[in-house]
Amino acid sequence: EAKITATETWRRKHRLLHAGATRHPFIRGIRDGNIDISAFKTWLGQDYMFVRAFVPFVASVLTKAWKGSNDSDNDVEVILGGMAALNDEISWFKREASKWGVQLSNIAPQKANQEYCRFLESLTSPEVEYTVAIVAFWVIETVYQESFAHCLEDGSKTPPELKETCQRWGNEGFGEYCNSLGKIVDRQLEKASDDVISKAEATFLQVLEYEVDFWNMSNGGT
Ligand code: HMH
Repeated sequence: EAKITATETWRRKHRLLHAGATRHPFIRGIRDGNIDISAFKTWLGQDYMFVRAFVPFVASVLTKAWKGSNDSDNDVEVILGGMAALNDEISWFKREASKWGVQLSNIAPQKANQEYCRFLESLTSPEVEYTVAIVAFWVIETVYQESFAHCLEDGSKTPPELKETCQRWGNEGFGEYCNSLGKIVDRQLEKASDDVISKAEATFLQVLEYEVDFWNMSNGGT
């Protein structure tokens, strides 16, 4: 019997918002080859700021996994792998920024970015359940994986100078890592109370909305 997982149920139930986050005009612009390079540079600088704030959030998820998971060895390893990738990602952002002439030290986070980072910080509270936090982590990573993988599919016209960026999140290894996170989420949701499940679903939706706003910001929105 093929059982539909909780993560798949949510994706289907909220498919419009999900597509809004993973098939945003910013991503379509990369895939179609008509992206405005100034939008890309805005995204690059803002995402560097985001990733810096993402690290303490991931550290808090790691702590929650260690304390509160019934397969904590597995979960800690998956999350630690994500943290290791972030270390590499920060170096990559610095290299990429210098390649594009983006001065990272001069960047101020824009409103959508600030709000997203504040949301992440709120999730670091010990009162936030592991299940809720790992849902947020899974969605955040998966939106980037699905968005950038879309730019590498057959028929895409992604400019060569943007391929490396798309590879970063669109590669198969990152896809497998996202699947591992999804499995943790499904396992947690199977044993969660109705109250935690509804909080987790609300968090899933909030992350998708923040992701849409983040792409909008890069395209010159607020
Ligand atoms: C805004 N969402 C945003 N930035 C990222 N780097 C990721 C998700 C994936 O790590």
